[in-house]
Amino acid sequence: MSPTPVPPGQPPVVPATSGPPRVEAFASAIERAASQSGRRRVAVLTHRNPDPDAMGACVGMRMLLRELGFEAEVHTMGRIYRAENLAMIRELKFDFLAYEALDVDQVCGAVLVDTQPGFGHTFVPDDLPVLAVFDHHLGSNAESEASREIPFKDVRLDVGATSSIVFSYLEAVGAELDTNTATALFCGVRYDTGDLSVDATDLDEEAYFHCLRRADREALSAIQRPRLPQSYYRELHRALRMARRFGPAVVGLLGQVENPESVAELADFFVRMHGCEWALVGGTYEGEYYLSLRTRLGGRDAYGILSVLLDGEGSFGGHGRIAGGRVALGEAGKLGARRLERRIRTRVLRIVDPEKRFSDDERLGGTLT
Ligand SMILES: [Mn+2]
Repeated sequence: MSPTPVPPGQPPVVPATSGPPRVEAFASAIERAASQSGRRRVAVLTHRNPDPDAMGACVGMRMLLRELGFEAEVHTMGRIYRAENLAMIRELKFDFLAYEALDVDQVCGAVLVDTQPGFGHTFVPDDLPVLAVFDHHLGSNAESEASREIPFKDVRLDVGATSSIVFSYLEAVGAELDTNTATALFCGVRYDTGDLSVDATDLDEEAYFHCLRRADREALSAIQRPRLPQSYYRELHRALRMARRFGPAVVGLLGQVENPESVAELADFFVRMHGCEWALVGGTYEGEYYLSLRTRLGGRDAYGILSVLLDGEGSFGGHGRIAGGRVALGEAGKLGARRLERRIRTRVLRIVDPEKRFSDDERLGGTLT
């Protein structure tokens, strides 16, 4: 099957930096804020509902800041639902603090990992200066926060995992990774690169093997195959029933979902289907519509496809073969979600059937089973 033509999206230009880690520039950005505020404590933040790469990068960043002579605390936001991610927290005994416990008067600023200010799933208090950003995503509304001045940025769109970027800084300062930090970073690289199978650079490979050698293998196996709640099977059953095949795409617009992370999990699952070139799964959770997109195209087009599917609605971001987005439903509620799903389905057809060659039946999508 020929690759799906992807209509040209207009992703914002975000400068990608490459080359060696810039430890000195990073350290002096923090040092400046510390001496100005008289506080040497730094908050490490990431996006809402953190995934393994976000958590790995947080743990690595906390260690890096301590190596550089600062105090650091990790604050996370949103619940975690995915069984693997919960197992990671349990096995590695993460002691992340809640956002509510973040006292901006106790820290000199924040370091953001695996996200950027202005991304829809990321919240930074207005009165908290962002001192540094480490990320590998392209975002739809990073521009809106361009006014926020960030002294240090290392955004590398080509790198598979933020954990790998953070790892390179730890290596540069000669840090001896403890088992827990190594395991956390490993999980981050593993998750975002599918065990180095997608979007992996030499740096990801180096981080992966270096951390694996120091990782807790028992914990890793417990994280990879955790017990699953019954709700998982219920959601899976519903998704299998509702998903439709549109030519090279599998699309599951599920209405209400039991947890917002299941859309990503199901997109991962559907994209493995023979002949499927991209999979989109969406669902409503607590007044917002969540979307997850996975591609198998040779290129790095997940962001481009999702930008066409959202057509200016909500916010989204992505890298390589992974993209995710959210649309606030506001007052519109259930009806709004249904209308949004209809609009998305129309845009799916615009991509997979631009010449309108599909029959009416085909335009409704074929069932999977
Ligand atoms: Mn990531």
